[in-house]
Amino acid sequence: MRVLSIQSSVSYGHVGNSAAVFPLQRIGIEVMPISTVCFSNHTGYGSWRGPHLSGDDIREIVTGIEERGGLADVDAVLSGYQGGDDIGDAILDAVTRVKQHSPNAVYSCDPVLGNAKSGCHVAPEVQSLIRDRVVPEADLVTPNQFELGFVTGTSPDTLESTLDSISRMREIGPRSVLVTSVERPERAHDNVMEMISVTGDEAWIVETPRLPIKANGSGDVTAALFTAHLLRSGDPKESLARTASSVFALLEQTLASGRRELQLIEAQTAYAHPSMQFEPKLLTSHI
Ligand code: PXL
Repeated sequence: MRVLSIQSSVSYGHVGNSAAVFPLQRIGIEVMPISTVCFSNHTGYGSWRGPHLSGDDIREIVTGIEERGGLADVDAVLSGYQGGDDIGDAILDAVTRVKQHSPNAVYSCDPVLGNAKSGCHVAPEVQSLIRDRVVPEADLVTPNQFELGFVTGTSPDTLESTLDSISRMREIGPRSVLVTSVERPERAHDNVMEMISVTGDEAWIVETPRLPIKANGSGDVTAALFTAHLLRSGDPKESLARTASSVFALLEQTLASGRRELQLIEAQTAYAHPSMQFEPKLLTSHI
């Protein structure tokens, strides 16, 4: 499998491509990373250094890959956080060019906008770009519950309303949706984390214990692994189980280390050989 991944690069720590690339490689996937920014570290520290690439820089790199024949046999284009609104257009151009060479390629978009706690943290022009132009072109999207609500103009806060919002999302374009950080007040306890995937006519939910840790980049690993597993196996239940197991182990090891950054390398066995301790449940009645 071959993936073109257009995301941030950081030297210190792990977000964007610096989070997504190694787990993909560790499960045997050929990755062609393109950086949207080359930063010293992630923005969670409040200060960082390094350049942004322009949309034209990204087009140039895509052209160079094309000249080597590298856009043939691409299985997926993966995109994440977009720092500026010219990046979205360059990503859409890359998707168009990849699909010319690889008609079966899938565009997997993580519509990074923000989260329920702190709201939207991207510029207003990036918000509308992602909602109105990028998501409609995606085949698979991996929003958190907040982003699902923002893109669809809904307020998913129960299982029922989250599934309705996912249906709305699929009307906009993507045929497959993975929703992370699902919160629902109807649950008696909040010591669990849930993810829901809907693809074809199957909706699956998986529950993992909630760990007392928020690590930048864990969403990037989740999106990358789910995309790869779904394309590789075509099996949404197995893909959800593998992703949940790998990311849980990564967070568990990160927590145990006492460090702020994802222990991305130390957790490598969890990508290749996840312990598969979480069993997704089928939500038959809803789709
Ligand atoms: O994980 C998303 C992400 C991507 N790119 C940069 C970031 C972050 C999250 O902190 O700082 C530069």
